[in-house]
Amino acid sequence: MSTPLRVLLALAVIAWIAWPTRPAQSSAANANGSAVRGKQPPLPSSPASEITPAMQRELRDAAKEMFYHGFNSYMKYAYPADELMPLSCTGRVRGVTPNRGDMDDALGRFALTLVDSMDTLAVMGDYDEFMWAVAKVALDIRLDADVVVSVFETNIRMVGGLISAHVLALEIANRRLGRSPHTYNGRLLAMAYDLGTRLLPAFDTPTGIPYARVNLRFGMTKEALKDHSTCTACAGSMILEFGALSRLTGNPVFEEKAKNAMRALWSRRSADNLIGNVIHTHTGQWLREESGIGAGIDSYYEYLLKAYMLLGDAVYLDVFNTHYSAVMTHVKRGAWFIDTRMHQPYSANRNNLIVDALSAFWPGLQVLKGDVDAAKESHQMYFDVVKRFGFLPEGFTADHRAHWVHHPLRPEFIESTYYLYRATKDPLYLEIGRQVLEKIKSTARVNCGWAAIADVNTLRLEDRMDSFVLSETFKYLYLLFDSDRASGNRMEDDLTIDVENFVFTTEAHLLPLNLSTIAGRTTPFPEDDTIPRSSTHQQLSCPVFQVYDAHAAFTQFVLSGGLSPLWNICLPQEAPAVASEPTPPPWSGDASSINPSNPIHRNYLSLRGIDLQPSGDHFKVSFNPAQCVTTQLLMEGQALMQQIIGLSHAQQPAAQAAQAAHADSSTLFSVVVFVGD
Ligand code: DMJ
Repeated sequence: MSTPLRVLLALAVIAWIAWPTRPAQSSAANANGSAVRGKQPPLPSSPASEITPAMQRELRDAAKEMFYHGFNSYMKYAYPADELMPLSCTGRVRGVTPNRGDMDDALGRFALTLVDSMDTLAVMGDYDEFMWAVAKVALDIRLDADVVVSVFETNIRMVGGLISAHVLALEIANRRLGRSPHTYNGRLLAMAYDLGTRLLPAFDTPTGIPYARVNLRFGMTKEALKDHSTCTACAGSMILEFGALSRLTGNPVFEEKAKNAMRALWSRRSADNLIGNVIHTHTGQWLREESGIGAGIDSYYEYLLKAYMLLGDAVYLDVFNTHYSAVMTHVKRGAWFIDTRMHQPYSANRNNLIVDALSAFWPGLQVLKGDVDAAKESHQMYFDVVKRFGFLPEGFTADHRAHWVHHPLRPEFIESTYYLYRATKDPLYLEIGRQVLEKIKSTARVNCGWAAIADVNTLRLEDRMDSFVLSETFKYLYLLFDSDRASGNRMEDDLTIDVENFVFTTEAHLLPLNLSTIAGRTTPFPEDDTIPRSSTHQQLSCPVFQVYDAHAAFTQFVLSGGLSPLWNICLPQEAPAVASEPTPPPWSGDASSINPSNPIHRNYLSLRGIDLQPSGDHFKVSFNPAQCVTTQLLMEGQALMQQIIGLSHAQQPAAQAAQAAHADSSTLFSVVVFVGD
């Protein structure tokens, strides 16, 4: 039941974002670059069965301290450069630091590491630090440098980082209403929209498969146009971020483009439902026909399953399941997954007998699919290699010899360990996590951050700290040991971000599951692309519950946690009729029925530039047109504000009403309202 607003007073121009002063309790790095937030706790070295809850908390705190050592070092030595060079204690700047080729396509002169890692601050519960980072990004960062960037990397790291931080900032601002000085004006969503729009020219190809690169300022420049090849993962890992962008802003173009690209890849699968590694953006011909689960393909599979979970469109699940069967039949050889040829999967010869480290995400994906036993088996194979070297070399043979010997502190193995622990609660996975954490700590820590391993045999270091070390590796380590969160054993009043309500992107950014309740407006995959329908999965739009099969402990985990009240709007669409309470109609957005304590209402209003702040027993309603990322939202916001002003006229004494009448809903202003009768 909503509570009506009574408008009483009007008018006060307000500033929306305070200049970002870093919180006083800041965990800033000390003189030698190590973080001062908390002491480094001693690490337990006991057998798996003896990792007590207290030890888990120590490990969680150790992971947090490790994150801060990297984050503070980046802010101190590198910001606003895109990346930190931890051995030379300086920033990596595109066009200044010697070029590394394709690897540098992730660098867009947009403070990549800050944007990529800021949501980790929220996940770790440091809300003041997080809101400081949000304000800093909103004020400092430009997205229009004259540089050619990777469409894929910019999407997963920057667009994903901005959307995730936007959603978390809204949630934190809403949940802390009245208890903190934080306000948030939606600026990061506007930035994500801007950046997403800058990526759109890359999709202008005959196939719909995007070019690999685009110039942030000028679009498809000569340099960006020259390469007509792209990897499957590059083209097929846009849908989570672009789907979220469309559903949050109401502009369907992003989801449509990303879905088309996935359709274009799917429609070029082999007779055995396998796909290749590199494709021509204009002809749709496969340029490399190796078919595996690692580099070049990995997150295409990941995004099919997660797109279903996030967006609620069953076509993604059906496509995923079809590919999954093909992979388990043709790519799996014994316990390993070895590249095969998409058109000759039966041939005994395998071109490439190297397993790459990126493929270690697969056990985690198998957990999400509900194939937990298979996940345990494949995870064990990677762990055997980790035991040998301490890290996963970038490429290795099935008999555990390092082939490509470097290791840039990638997250995939620990990501899978995290999912397996959530699914099984087997302390083995805590112990594995402990070993990984200790190895990183004893090997890769340097004064100015965390250095990549140049050679897993000699443990020589490299002057490189990729942004995913902070956005993924330490985030997953932290979450693995954050048992209180995982068990759902939290206080009512706890402000902890509930990860059960989110899908993690391939860069470990958090996208809210309730997006599946906002209808998408994309065209379906073409009918001639016969997609085997898994009929039991058809009738629901609340997808997360369907993915897990009955035997998975994870099912219990998900179901017992459920969706928190904040996102409790994920409902069966065509579930069998049962006698139930009549469902209240969705809120129409009518001003007279605004309920300020309803987060759905606040989110709706925020997107339309309207914010509610408590002020004693009043609520102050503020309008900021710059917060609206589309004209449609702006117009709706203006109309709502006119309604609120109308309410004010009806309720106020004449003099105050006259004052309110001067309020112009196209400018920044606020009104004070009473709630209730
Ligand atoms: C990350 O940027 C993403 O996880 C991506 O999908 C693969 N590579 C890195 C981490 O290894």
